[in-house]
Amino acid sequence: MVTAAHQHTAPGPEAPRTFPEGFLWGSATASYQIEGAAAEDGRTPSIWDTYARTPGRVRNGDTGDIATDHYHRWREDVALMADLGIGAYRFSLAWPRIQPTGRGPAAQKGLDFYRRLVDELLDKGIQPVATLYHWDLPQELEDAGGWPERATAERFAEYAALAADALGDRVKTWTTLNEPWCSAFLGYGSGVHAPGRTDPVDALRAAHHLNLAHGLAVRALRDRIPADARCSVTLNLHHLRPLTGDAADADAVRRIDALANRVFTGPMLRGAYPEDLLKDTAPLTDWSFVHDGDLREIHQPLDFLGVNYYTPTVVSRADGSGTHTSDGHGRSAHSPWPGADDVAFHQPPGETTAMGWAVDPSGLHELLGRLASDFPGLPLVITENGAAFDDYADPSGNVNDPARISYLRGHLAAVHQAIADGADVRGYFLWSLLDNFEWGYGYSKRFGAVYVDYPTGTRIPKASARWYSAVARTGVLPGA
Ligand code: IFM
Repeated sequence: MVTAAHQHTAPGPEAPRTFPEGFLWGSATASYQIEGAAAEDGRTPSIWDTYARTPGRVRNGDTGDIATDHYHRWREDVALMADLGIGAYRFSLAWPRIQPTGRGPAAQKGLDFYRRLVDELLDKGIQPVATLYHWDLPQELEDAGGWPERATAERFAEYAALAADALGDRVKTWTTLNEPWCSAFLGYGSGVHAPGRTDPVDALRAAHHLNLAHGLAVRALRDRIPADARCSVTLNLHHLRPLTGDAADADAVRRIDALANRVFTGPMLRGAYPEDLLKDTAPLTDWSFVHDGDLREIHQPLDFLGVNYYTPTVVSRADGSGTHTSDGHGRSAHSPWPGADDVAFHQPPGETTAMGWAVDPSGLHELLGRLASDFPGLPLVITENGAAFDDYADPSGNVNDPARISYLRGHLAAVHQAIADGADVRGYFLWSLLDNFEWGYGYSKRFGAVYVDYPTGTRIPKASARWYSAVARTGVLPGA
């Protein structure tokens, strides 16, 4: 049966494609996934340290204690990027390194680490792009209630101010939050991410307080950084497709779109929560945790929207006829979708990555087109895109990863096509620079362009790193 979910064709990657002058070519990482040095220089545990130490939460009992040891190897990692000709580096600041209790003054040693890193990047001509929050909430703030509590948003604004005071003279591009959907709905709904709580109302409260944290942080940043510096947020917008052309499946798309996407884009970019979201979740909550003035605070002007895309999501109205219920975010008895238990998630057809995620560049092309038409005038940056495969070093020490090259080629062609169609896409950040700690999957999934031999910490650029390097240096995606 040909269904609506199956009718999409990827833009052809055959001819060489030249990207616009000034297009930013980057790579991305996140603090807990690469830094290690979990107890060094005053850093305290984050929710991910606690979660990873809880038996059964992370595959193989892996933790971020050592990770890729970037905290000690940062100079080597910047040199790697410089060798590859990468123009921008998106990294995140570890809140518990900068403000170990989540309150009060900054820890000098934590700030010094990021100052050294940023200075080295600037010295090598690589633009630093700093994310304030990529999921490592100080454990003390979780103990005080975490993201379902309003006070956490207020603490976040204070932390943003400390970071801006210390780094605002050298970091010109800031991102408040990375993928708040994961923080709220995987962290407090399904529990497959830290802190592992499973209450649908807490998940919605967390989403609102993350929105508020974003707005308050943008204001704190703008008060401190130069007028030409840029503020943004990164969302993992779900590109949704109905399983069939039935009205019930279109309604499943609408409902998941509200819970995955518009719960953030509504307040952040339009200044209101979508009416249908409030209605769909009314049996769970009256949303009285949204206070007067919150939406005005959240709705701050942004210089660009960061978009993370990996795969599309196919949904239908569940009818109990044996459809898949996995949505690619780990299995849990608890749903990350409050009030949407009658929506089923389906594996899209075709090739998959080692995560089991379908390879489908047409989803990125369509998503960018939708964003361009929904939010005209708002520049877009792909802040993450990439794939995990089962990479290994061969006996001569090389890592050949043709599947990743093909994935990147297809997705870059999709970005190019979206630009040709009128989307204002300014840059692309490959996830990830290095193999790293893939959250609940531990070190079992390798997303890096650079292979990491964990026992020794040795870095080996994969074939895809060399391929991406040529694209980044020339701004041309070669023909297939
Ligand atoms: O590794 C993660 C990253 O931390 C956030 N976006 C998705 C990536 C792959 O799962």
